[in-house]
Amino acid sequence: MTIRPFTQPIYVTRPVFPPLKSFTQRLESVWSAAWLTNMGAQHQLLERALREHLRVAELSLFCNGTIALMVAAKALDLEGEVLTTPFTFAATPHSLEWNRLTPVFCDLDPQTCNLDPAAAEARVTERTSAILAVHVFGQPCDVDGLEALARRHGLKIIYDAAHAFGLEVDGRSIGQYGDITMYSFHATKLFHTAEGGALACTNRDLKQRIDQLKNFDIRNEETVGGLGLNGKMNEVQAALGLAVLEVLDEERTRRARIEDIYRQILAGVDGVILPPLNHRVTRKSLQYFPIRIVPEAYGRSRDTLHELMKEYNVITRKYFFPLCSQYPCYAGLPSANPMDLPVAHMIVNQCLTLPFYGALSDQDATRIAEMIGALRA
Ligand code: T4K
Repeated sequence: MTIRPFTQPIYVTRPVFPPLKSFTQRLESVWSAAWLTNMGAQHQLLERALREHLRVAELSLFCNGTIALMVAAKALDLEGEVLTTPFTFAATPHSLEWNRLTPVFCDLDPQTCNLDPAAAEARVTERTSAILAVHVFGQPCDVDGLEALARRHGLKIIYDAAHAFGLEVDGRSIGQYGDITMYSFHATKLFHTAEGGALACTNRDLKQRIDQLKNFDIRNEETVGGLGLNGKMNEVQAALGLAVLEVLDEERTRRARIEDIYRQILAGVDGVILPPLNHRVTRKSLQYFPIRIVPEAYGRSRDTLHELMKEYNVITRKYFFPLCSQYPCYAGLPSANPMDLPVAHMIVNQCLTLPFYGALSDQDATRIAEMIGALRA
């Protein structure tokens, strides 16, 4: 088969752009209210809309997901060590370090690529105060296993659901698990506010604490309680979010179609592992489409395929290479020893994230999947 290069680069994602008018109409309200930030009308509207959309009891908006994660750890008064995954974006362990907490990297479940509760339990010490788990690529963590682990050792759980907007397990929103769940609304996410994020929790007092912390820990006109920061989402971001929310169903339908195309074609390619289908997932996140390349069966390494596809103008991504435990700032930690993270080291060399966004046509998705088949050696 001859492989035809794309004339324009095909990126791993393209942001959702709602009709400009639905954004500018909301901006007119912002202008006439002369109110730009500090929990204005658009902020209130989006907070309520997302609370309903995500079916969570409490939600607090943020300027981005990283600051939200930092506030989550602070709001739970965590201390000492936090069990976490090395296979994630830099923001996950960085949010701990910014709180002077020590990330303790634990190995992964080879199916889901998420934190393995048994591997995490082996790393519990008297200094452990919490688990920070990531639903990587929108695959849910073993929420039951992690909850049991937390209960046995008196630990808090924060879920990083940056990739898991809209994900449901057993008919329950992913934001209802654990003590706090963080969402990212970065431009590259299914739902976005250009930059943005949120924390979901089940408890009114915790929501109030989070709201204080994201506003410098100001309690009233004359009192600053402690060490807060500025994590507020502004009115322009919130207005964009409201406009994006209106076209979300359309985007989800398109992505589900692209997922079908990829699954159908790639299922027949030896050496390509598709994202697992979990029967407990009652609503998918549709955020990423990561495949794994097994070189012995595919005939080429993931890195070679990544480079070859670039030659045809398909810009896939090696999320999340290298592991966070390999960053110079974490490599010296005892938990970063590669001998103790064998599954993570295997997965990080196999994963390749394919272009996945609503504006990708069926024909282009088909061409990309067939290209992966044709490049098999
Ligand atoms: N936890 C996890 C597990 C995360 O993955 C993330 C963020 C966070 C926490 C922190 O949340 P935030 O603080 O970001 O809210 C991107 C995103 O910047 C980042 O939000 C995301 N995870 C991470 C996985 O991906 P890059 O460096 O890969 O982005 P970039 O600029 O290379 O964009 C990817 C592709 O998207 C480009 O090749 C082209 C396209 N693109 C991008 C932008 C920004 C566009 O077409 N238009 C655009 O405006 O990090």
